[in-house]
Amino acid sequence: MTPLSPQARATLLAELPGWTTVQDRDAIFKRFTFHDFNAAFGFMTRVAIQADKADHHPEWFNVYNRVDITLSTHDANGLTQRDIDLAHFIERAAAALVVPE
Ligand code: H2B
Repeated sequence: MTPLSPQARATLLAELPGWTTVQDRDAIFKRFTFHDFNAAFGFMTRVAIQADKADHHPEWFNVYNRVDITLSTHDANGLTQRDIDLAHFIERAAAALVVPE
């Protein structure tokens, strides 16, 4: 796995609304807010099962109904297609549960 080229990441990130690049490292970030802890942890459970299946894991931080997620590929020391794939799964998992702004 090699980090995405500047052109590839621009195209791919355009398809992931709300995901932003992280300062000082090659990673992407998004905050998800749910109705309550039950919804947040249900979401995390779905993502955890998929992440383990794909052997590609999120960096994340949960407080009650909030889940902050950072994606990067440690083995490649940067953003790869694996992160993009996981971000799309996360979007689908959140869509059913997230509180609209
Ligand atoms: N997750 C992420 N985000 N990046 C990796 O490079 C990575 C991973 N590598 N999950 C996997 C596990 C590797 O450590 C195992 C040994 O396959």
